[in-house]
Amino acid sequence: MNNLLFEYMDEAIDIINKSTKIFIASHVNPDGDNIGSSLSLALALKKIDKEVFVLSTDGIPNDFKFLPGSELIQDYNESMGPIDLFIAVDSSDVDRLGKNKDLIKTTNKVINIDHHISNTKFGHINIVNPKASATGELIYYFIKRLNIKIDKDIATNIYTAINTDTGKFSYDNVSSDTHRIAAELLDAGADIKEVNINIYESSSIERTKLFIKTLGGLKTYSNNKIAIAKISQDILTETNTTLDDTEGIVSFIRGIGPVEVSCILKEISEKEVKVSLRSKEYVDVASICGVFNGGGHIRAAGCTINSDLNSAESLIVEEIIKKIR
Ligand SMILES: [Mn+2]
Repeated sequence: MNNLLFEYMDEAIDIINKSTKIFIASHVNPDGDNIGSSLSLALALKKIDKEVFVLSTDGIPNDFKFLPGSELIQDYNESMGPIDLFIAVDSSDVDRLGKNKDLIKTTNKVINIDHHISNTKFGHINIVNPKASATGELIYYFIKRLNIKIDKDIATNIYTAINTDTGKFSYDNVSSDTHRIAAELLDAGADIKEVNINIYESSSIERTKLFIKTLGGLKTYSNNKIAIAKISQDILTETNTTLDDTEGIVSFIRGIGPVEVSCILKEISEKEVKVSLRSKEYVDVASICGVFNGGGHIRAAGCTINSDLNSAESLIVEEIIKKIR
């Protein structure tokens, strides 16, 4: 953490102290960092008697419903009153806020807390550090700076944010600080057993069948350095699953020895395909996704291609091949 970020945090704390109704929102297709960061910050601000609303962007995936405070996540409605302060977490740009993006225009106080390198600094105060392994890491420093004690529930949420965004502390975004923070979260009582069982050890039989079907269609290119699997709407229907259930497939594929880049293509409609990319050692997948107006991190990124599944496959393979050596 550099001093400048602490300065921004102090400015943010000043605004928080002057605000009564605080709204926290994050990005579309919620993930562990998004939800864990939102909930830990909300629980902390409640401890200093703030009225806090955590806005739902796309609901909450089943895997994360066990998180303390998850019942706080709700859709915005006008009865909540005008937005005094809006805090966006883990969202690289305004569009990532999905259905809540227009709400930030209704307030002149927006705090943007994020770790994406592509962050557009759309807040009035931007606490953005691409070196943080997860937004949860920044939230940890922020809560400490607010002088709020990290209790068991807050610790479990921050631990989830960091654990999920680092592939269980394995990606190269992990620093010694990440581990020091995790150690402190364990001391504060983070329930890592609950985290592991709920997030990594509770796949349904349906989801397992989706994995089998999807992996059955795995294709490889460039001497097995690229591996791609497609998930059509038909496969989802056949296995009685949803796109939420595809979580984890792309990481699994990267786990195959020779694979440098893994890719899954998810059919949203006949003209829309969501692409998730992961890389192992040297390919910057954020730059590949950038070709299609997407983005993310060097080792994990995504984009949307407006075409059918097969055309999307050809387009993305063409771009990945350019980066393989
Ligand atoms: Mn994140």
